[in-house]
Amino acid sequence: MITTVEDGRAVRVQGDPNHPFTAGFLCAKVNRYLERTYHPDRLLHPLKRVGRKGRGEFVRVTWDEALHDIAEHLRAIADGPHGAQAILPYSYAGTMGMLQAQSMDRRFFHALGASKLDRTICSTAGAWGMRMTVGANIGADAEGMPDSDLVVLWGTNTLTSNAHLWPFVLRARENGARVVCIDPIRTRTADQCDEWLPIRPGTDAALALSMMHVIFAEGLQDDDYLARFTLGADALRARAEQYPPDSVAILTGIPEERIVALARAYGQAKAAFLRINYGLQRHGGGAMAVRTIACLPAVTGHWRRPGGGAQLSTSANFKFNTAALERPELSPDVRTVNMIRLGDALTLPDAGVGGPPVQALVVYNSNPAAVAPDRNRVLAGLRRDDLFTVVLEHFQTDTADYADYVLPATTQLEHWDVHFAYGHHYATLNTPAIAPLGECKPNTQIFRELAVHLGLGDAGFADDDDALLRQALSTTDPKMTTVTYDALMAHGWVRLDVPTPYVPYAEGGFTTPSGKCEFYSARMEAMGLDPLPAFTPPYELPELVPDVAEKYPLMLISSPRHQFLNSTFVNIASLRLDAEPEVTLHPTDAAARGIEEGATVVVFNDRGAFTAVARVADRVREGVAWAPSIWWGKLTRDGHNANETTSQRTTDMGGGPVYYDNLVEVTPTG
Ligand SMILES: Nc1nc2c(c(=O)[nH]1)N[C@H]1C(S)=C(S)[C@@H](COP(=O)(O)OP(=O)(O)OC[C@H]3O[C@@H](n4cnc5c(=O)[nH]c(N)nc54)[C@H](O)[C@@H]3O)O[C@H]1N2
Ligand SMILES: Nc1nc2c(c(=O)[nH]1)N[C@H]1C(S)=C(S)[C@@H](COP(=O)(O)OP(=O)(O)OC[C@H]3O[C@@H](n4cnc5c(=O)[nH]c(N)nc54)[C@H](O)[C@@H]3O)O[C@H]1N2
Ligand SMILES: [Mo]
Repeated sequence: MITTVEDGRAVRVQGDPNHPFTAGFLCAKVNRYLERTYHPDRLLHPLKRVGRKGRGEFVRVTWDEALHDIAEHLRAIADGPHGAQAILPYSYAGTMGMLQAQSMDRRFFHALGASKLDRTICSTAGAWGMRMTVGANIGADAEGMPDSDLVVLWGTNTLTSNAHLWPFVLRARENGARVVCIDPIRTRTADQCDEWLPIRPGTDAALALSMMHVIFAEGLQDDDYLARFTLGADALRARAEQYPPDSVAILTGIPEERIVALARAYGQAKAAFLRINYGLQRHGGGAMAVRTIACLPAVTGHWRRPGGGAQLSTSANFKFNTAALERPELSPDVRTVNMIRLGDALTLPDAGVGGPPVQALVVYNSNPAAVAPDRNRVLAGLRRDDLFTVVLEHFQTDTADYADYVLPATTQLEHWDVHFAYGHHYATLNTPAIAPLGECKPNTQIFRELAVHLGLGDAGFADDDDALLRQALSTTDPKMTTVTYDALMAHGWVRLDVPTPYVPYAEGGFTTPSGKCEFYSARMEAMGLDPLPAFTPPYELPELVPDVAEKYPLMLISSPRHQFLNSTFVNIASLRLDAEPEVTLHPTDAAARGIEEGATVVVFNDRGAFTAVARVADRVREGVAWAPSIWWGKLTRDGHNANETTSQRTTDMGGGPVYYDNLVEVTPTG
């Protein structure tokens, strides 16, 4: 992103036209980054709560007062009967920069001896799935996509969540590729594809196995690739036999002939590109689903060619020196809390995982009061009078309303950082374009100063952001040789030391224990899981939980609204557009409930409820409801959002969330 500055004020943001992947355009949200940065509601001074928790009543205090008082509270807890483990950090995707998201903050909590946080809220299930099959969350290069002859957008709303991939999809299509979308919802992405396969949520692994069934039955597999680069091909073939298209059609809701046609198209393609994404792994069997789909390109040998293969992410290619940044050795032996289970962690005496109750919560780069599952439990926890909460933020979010102290943080325009990517192969430097607004400080600086106030000694707290940047880059990893301080300073971004396009598994080279693509996984067997690809059902598949499904028959998907970035940008008028939370129902489901377009409805289950405006359209398959998210509770009519209904259950591997594995009922409000 290029920022134009006049007299110290940023006046324009635009994409870098020279960037090979983002190619000069910004997404719908970041286009509004100036409106966000200079928003009248921007937090510019430290605040101390005066009203009841959740009311959002605060007074301005000085940095000195805030930091001094926070340090005293944290010190008292650390020196108290439960020790520093009673302090829990909570952070995720507000910024994903190496400096502002995982450097000084981690040092601070490690040196303090706070509980650790397992940062699972987004992608761990899928990452584990990839790791089990190919060895790492490394896949095909989107820059090879123009060479594909079949593009499958699988569980991803590309035009909304990965807009920069779209030009590559179009180039593939111009070269003759067919573009298929597999999604329970006919998203704006599905609208643009040649075919939409409206799958029942959580059943993708069965579809992938059925494709393999057809591929093996019709001899479309690549026997040479299978023999040289895979482990367990015969066992996989036998497993796939158990997934014939006729029975898989019933499970997935995709007609038998369409499964067979997709399998044939895939088997006959030379370089099919499977863009698997995070939507499909937000289910009980999410890791197994990704693992299973990731087997397909090895069955057909598509990994051999540019444009062939599967991509969940490219993130594991980026090997910044996280140990130098985070200093894990500073931490004593402490418990780890899964961030998905924040509701339990704040409301159960042993934080739900053993050990002391959580007495202090320090939130940065996250808005858990809106984004974490089982929101009622989260809010019950945040409401506790004996919980000391500090929130580092740009805005007075749902979470900030429950804080004892709110500390104003800088935005991307105001601080240094360096970023990995998860859809391409370029590292990016973030240089400050403008001075911090008001009294805002970068996260790094806030934790630096807190460390001094707490007397945490000399554990790298004197390092400035330039030193942190150099430490991030101090790695000997072969893919990082191009990512140097000088190159970043000169160009702003730089490609990893990999060819263009990068074809990671053309000659095997899998990083699994066997060095093969592991259809058979001894590691999964050791974990007590099925060592072979399989369909692992979602927790709330109606036919498996008939008692629940009788009360709550609809599978709710609360994936991102086009104009929001998780819960970021929700307070930006030009992006919220006076809209309200919506829920889309299939006409048949709507009619059965007497719900008409535009009606006010309540979406609910035993965990909670939220009010929404009904949209009636065949954009969702029957039995599925769609509530684009993630709304700030406080910006809705009734104060609630979709996470009132989601559960704290975790995925089969990786401890990930199951946001879209969620049965609800919808009724008119009367
Ligand atoms: N505009 C915008 N862009 C974003 C974000 C945002 O909030 N807004 N968030 C960013 C982040 S943090 C992430 S992780 C990514 C997420 O972006 P994606 O990886 O694309 O994931 P989701 O948007 O969660 O879901 C994508 C699609 O999966 C579908 N889906 C749900 N369940 C299933 C299933 O069982 N099977 C299949 N086949 N499909 C299913 C949903 O209907 C949805 O259309 O986007 C990033 N980009
Ligand atoms: N129902 C439902 N729930 C979901 C999802 C879903 O699709 N449906 N998506 C899930 C996914 S994929 C993810 S990744 C999570 C995301 O959840 P979060 O990680 O909480 O991300 P955001 O909601 O974007 O909130 C980030 C906050 O960080 C702040 N922030 C940004 N930059 C900085 C900074 O430099 N310093 C500080 N101190 N603060 C900053 C922003 O102002 C914002 O309020 O939500 C998950 N929750
Ligand atoms: Mo995410």
